[in-house]
Formats: sequence, structure tokens, C-alpha cells
Amino acid sequence: NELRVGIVGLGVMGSDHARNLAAGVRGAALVAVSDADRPRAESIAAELGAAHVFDNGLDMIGSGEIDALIIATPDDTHASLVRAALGAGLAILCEKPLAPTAEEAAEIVALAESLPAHRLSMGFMRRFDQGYRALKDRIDAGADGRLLMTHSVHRNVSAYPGQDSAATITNSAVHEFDILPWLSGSRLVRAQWTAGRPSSLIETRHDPQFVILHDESGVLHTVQLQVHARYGYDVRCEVVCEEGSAELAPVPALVEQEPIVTHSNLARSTAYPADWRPRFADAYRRELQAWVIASLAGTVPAEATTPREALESALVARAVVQSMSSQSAIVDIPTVDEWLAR
Ligand code: ISE
Repeated sequence: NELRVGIVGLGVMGSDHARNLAAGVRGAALVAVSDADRPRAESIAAELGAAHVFDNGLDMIGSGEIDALIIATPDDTHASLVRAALGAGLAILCEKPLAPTAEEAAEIVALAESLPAHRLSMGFMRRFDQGYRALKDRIDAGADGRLLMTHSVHRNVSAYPGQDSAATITNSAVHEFDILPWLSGSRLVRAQWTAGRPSSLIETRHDPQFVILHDESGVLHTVQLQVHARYGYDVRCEVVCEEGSAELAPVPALVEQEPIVTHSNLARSTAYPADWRPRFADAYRRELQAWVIASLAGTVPAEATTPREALESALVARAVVQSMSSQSAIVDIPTVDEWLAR
């Protein structure tokens, strides 16, 4: 009884999921792939033994060849593929974000919630990362007293070409908008965007950017984003409590990439990953395994971000982009119910 999985979109993430499915996950078989670049899809199908190559996601969804679909296409195509896959009754793992706009994300949530049952689960992998989970456990246990503040840093080596300043928020910061309320157990209610001197190395967007958030319980969250930071992929999070603080440890996954620390030329050095795949490799495997097990049981993983929560993070992103385009105004974030009833 194996889950027959199809993947649409074989870019950085889609091909990573494909290899994880083929190698690191039990209970599923990769049976179909599709990519705008057909030769690329054919070569990955041949490499991993997927029987079917489709010209597009909709053909795959309608084919009857798959039980479950992973969506890893560009952000603005997620919503239409999710809609079709919900219609076909498939189990779905949709890469973040659900949609770049809160309007589209809301349409999907309304559709999913109108069905007797849906199996739509979101690929916000940080919830499966051992570091973030340990931070949450420590906060929940009250080991250092009450949570007061969090400070996050999110840096990429190089910005995706052809995107603007808002994409830093909807495509990158959306991870923090997912994980911070999950950590604190409280909804984000207010957002403010600001920035200082921009890097001269990237002209298509403001980089770095800074976001200040408040949650309903009064916790203050700061997020530094720099998507063209050049030196390495670097994600940090510190939680500050009344009697102590805790932060993510330096990345264990890197041991595979560079297993030693060097001391040479008056310097000590370790490697940085070039992107998120090595940093979150373990989280991606856990996310996929949990999704396969849940899909076989006709449900969704309890740990994963729900469509409603994905809409919540889209609403935070929307407020931050509004702040960006209105001289750093402080913007109130609506609840999902307020937004759905608008
Ligand atoms: C990318 O799409 C991801 O999801 C990565 O985790 C994030 O660090 C990066 O900024 C995004 O562009």
C-alpha cells in the first residue's frame, strides 16, 4: 500500500522533494513529474524511476495516476493547482506560500473549508526543524520564565532575479510569520516595516529589511531580512524570556558538508550552506515522511501548517507590505475570520 505521489515543479525545491521521496521516505513512490522545462522533467523521471511525465500540473491532476500531489511551482501558480487538486480529492503538500496575496489565499481556505474533508497541508518546513521544536518545547515548559521578545535573522546568499522588495516579505519573511506565532502561541496583531541604508550589490529590491511585530500576548518580535547577503545561508532565532534566553544552535546538518572546524591564519572557520536545503534537510525529510504517513491514513499531519494558518501568515505579509508602502506606518493585522467575512 504505497502512496502514489506526483510532483509539479522541479526547480530547487521540487527536485529536492523528489530525491527525498526516492531515497529518504518510506511508504511512497514517486510516480509522476511535471515541469515547464520538459527535458528537465524527463531527466529527473529517468534518474528516479518515475513512470509518467506530464506537460503540466493540470494533466497530472486529472490523470488518475496519483493519490497525492506536491506543488513546488512558482508562488503565483500555487492557488490554481491547489484548487484543481482539491477538486480531484488528492492529498496535497503545497510549498509555502499558499498564495502571494491574501485575497487568493482566502479563496483557497474558503474552498477547502467548504469540502466535507480536505487533505491540504502546507510546506512550512521550520515546524519540523529540531531546533525550532526545541525552542518551542522550552518556551512551553517555562524553563526560563515567560517569553518577552524574539529576534530573528534570515539571510540568503543571493536574491531571486526579477523580484521586488515585497517578495522579500511574501516569499522569505513568510517563514517567520509562520513560525513566530507558533513559537509564542499567540497571533501576530501589528506590523511595521523599516529599512536603512540599502546594499549597493542588489538594485532590484531594498535589502536588508527590518520588520517589527507584536503578538496578542504582548510579545515583541524583530526580524532582519537580507536576501542578498552573499556570505552564506544564515537563519537565527533567539527567544528572550524573563530569566534566560535560548537560540538556535549552529547548524548540525553542515557536518555532512564540512565536518571540521579549521584554525588557520589567525582565524577559526566553519562552512555556511549556500541555500536552505542543507540547513533544513532533516526538517524536509521529516515533513515529507509525516505527510506520507498522514496521507495514507486519509488525514493531514498534525504538526504541519494548515491552510488557515497559511492565510494568517499571508495576512501578516500583506500588513508588512502595506507598512513598506506607507512610510513605515504601523498596520493592524486582521484575523482570518474578519478577512473571510469582508
Ligand atoms: C525560499 O523560497 C525558501 O523558502 C527559503 O527557506 C528562504 O530562506 C528563502 O528566502 C526563500 O526564497
